Amino acid sequence: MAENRIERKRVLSRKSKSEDVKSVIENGVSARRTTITNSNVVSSKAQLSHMYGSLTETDLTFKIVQLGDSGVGKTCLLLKFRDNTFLSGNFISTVGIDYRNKVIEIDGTKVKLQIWDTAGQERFRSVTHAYYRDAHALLLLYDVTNKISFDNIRAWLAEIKEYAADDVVIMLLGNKTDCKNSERVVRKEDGENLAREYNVAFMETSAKTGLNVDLAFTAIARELLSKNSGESNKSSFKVQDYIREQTQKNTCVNCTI
Ligand SMILES: Nc1nc2c(ncn2[C@@H]2O[C@H](COP(=O)(O)OP(=O)(O)OP(=O)(O)O)[C@@H](O)[C@H]2O)c(=O)[nH]1
Ligand SMILES: [Mg+2]
Repeated sequence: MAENRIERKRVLSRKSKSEDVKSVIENGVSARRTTITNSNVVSSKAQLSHMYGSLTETDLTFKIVQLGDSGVGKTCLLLKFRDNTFLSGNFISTVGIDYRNKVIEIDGTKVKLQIWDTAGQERFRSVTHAYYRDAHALLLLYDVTNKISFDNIRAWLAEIKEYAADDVVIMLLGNKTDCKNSERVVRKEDGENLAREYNVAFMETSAKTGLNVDLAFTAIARELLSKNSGESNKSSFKVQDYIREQTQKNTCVNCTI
């Protein structure tokens, strides 16, 4: 209890963090795992960790929003990145929006990634649109075993154009690459071509095996860091080149992709 009180003081003294909590409350967001009310804003250490990740000081915070059709694996991707866990079997569709934080270190800079996991279902679209606007980056997912989810990417990109900032960083992800070749209906080249057409970064991932999951978030964070320091004007960081280099480094003889 005493410890909880100390943590509570520490957190409430952090203006930006209490603002995060306030914004969740004000927006009346329906979170899948934690319902935050005024009375239990910070009630336990576990809750703190859910909301903020580790309580280390961070140099920068970037807001990333995950988008894509229902069932493509947005929640699983986030949980794999945040907790290294995979939810197989029961598919619990996200209701509204939820978020997790993770602090990562890039070249000595601590970066807090605040990752918003949106519901893919159409009926929540009006809730989730509100979150595009102040996103620094968007992760747009489709499922390589579901052609409709891929075909819908153009509609998602149109929504992004309408609701997100002009300079938002976008990354297209083809998820579920662990599935059998016979189940795959979207070729890697199709994803690459679409990404090229819209001038966005691209990679294939598996929230199940963890393939490229850390890389997707790290690449986004590096791109945002580079943008933040004004480097992107000098074109010193090219996210797609970074992804290519890292993917080649990680390729092993046992990998099928
Ligand atoms: N084989 C495989 N299955 C996955 C992968 N990612 C997610 N799944 C499965 O796909 C289903 C949907 O995953 P979710 O992460 O809940 O999907 P979502 O995009 O969050 O869906 P909504 O919340 O409705 O928008 C679940 O049954 C997962 O187990 C993956 O990389 N590989
Ligand atoms: Mg979900």
